[in-house]
Amino acid sequence: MSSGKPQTERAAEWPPQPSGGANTPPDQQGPYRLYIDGRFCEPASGATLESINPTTGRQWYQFARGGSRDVDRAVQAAQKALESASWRHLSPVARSRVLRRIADATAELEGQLAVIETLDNGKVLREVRAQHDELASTWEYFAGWPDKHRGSVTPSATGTLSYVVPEPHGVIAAIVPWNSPLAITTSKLAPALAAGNTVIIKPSEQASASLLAFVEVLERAGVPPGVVNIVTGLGSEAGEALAAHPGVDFITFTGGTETGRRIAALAAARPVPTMLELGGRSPNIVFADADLDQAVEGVVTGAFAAAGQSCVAGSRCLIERGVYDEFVGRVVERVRRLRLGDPLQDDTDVGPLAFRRQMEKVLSYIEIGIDEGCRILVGGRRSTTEDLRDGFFIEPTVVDEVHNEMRIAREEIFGPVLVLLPFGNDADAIRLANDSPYGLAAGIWTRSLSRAHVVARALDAGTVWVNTYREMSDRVPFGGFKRSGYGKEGGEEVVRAYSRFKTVWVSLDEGSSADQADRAKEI
Ligand code: TXE
Repeated sequence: MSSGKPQTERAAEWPPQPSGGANTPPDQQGPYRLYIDGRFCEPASGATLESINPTTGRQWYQFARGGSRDVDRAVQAAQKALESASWRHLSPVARSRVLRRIADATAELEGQLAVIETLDNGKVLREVRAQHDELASTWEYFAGWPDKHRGSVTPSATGTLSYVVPEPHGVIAAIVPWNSPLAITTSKLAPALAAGNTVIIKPSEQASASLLAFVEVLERAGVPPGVVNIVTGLGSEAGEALAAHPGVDFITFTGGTETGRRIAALAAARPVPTMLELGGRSPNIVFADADLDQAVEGVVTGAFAAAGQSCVAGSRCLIERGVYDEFVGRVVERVRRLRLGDPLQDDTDVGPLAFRRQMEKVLSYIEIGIDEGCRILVGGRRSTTEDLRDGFFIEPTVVDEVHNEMRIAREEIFGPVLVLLPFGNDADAIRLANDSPYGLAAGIWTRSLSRAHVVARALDAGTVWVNTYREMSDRVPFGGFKRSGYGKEGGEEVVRAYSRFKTVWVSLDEGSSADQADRAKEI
């Protein structure tokens, strides 16, 4: 296991080069403020929170602690923008142009945004760059939707015409987590704007910086004031106030299952619709006929990318008994070669956990596994390497002698911990894979085409990968089953989800009002 000295001096690159516009934060070292109605402003409380760089364990910026009064202001701004000539009444083609300009500005700034995100949540810069390479094309894809987002006409009773038109929901609250702030927000923001909504983003208190820096993109693209607003702060303050606000018409959330439940309950009290993308405990199933070299790479990347802090992490590996010992040996050897270190460095494979509480949660699950009788094959500890000991680094960990009913196999750990379980045959693999409260994703490794299709159909998961893992695109629907949430992000489905559909009935009968009254009686 090697490490690199953390490059704290790179923090000076944050925030990205200001363009000199009136809305650029004046003091690059000072606290970042809220972004409401097209300008940066102070929170009503005047209070700030601090963000810790997880590589060094030290504070690297401050940001505004928004609360209910700020949420109120943001909702008012979003409502005003919704009705304004510059948004609601913009032609679909003109709305596409705004989204295309966002795509262009994103492409200009994505390199700087990636560094900011790595400093903020510790995700390896190579991984963030790969994710951010897709952001501009996501905006381009959704920019193609406004003038293709159609309603329908259904044959109905003679003498009447009924048609259905899509409309925006109105003000959408996007409550987002810390593991991939910009990518997850883009998956929500681009289709929500394509459908004509206005949006209030509530970033995670653990990683707000890249979203605040994204304001520069919105400004360069000329997004009208109030169309996108950002209220930073705590989940229990700004998050609750936003989820409970009567002026919010739809809530889209990515985060933990417990928080998802709370947000759905707040939404149900009004009620307004929600879309929930929650956690997972995804199985990666290796059959004896798989290309084992390919499967080792897929399983290790599936579990340890983003230091395991990924909703789709393939953190439960099910291995057919005939190849169990050989495969486990190869996985352990590969994991020993992973380089834990500074996420800004090119040769780092695994970075730190995003914040101290998350690191402590992961360490506590390793303890739980040991108490349950599991065996740690590699890792299992916080890093004691000199350069890393102030950061939140945990050694990539592989655990066997696990039973599927143990907590270490059932609960979401969200860290660099891979558990291994043997299985006997296909039916056994399907039973074990589906024996989970979650249903977000699954992987299958086999050379048999028919087995791949049969098992893929039998798995209780919103996404199934065959001989690959983690392929993602905003052009394709994504979303979980069971405790992993509901609603699909990506593709046409998400543009429809961010719309409400109105049915209009028109009488084509110019006959007497008596005829119309007779028809009404038929109902
Ligand atoms: O997430 P939270 P946390 C899982 C993962 C992790 C666990 C907890 O297992 O260990 O969740 O992480 C806002 N009303 N995932 O505590 O609380 C909060 O401010 C309104 C899976 O960081 O879900 C942040 O903006 N909002 C996951 C957002 O919700 C509230 C990604 C997410 O925070 C709120 C992250 C409230 N009462 C964690 N409480 C995934 N699916 O990828 C919090 N928030």
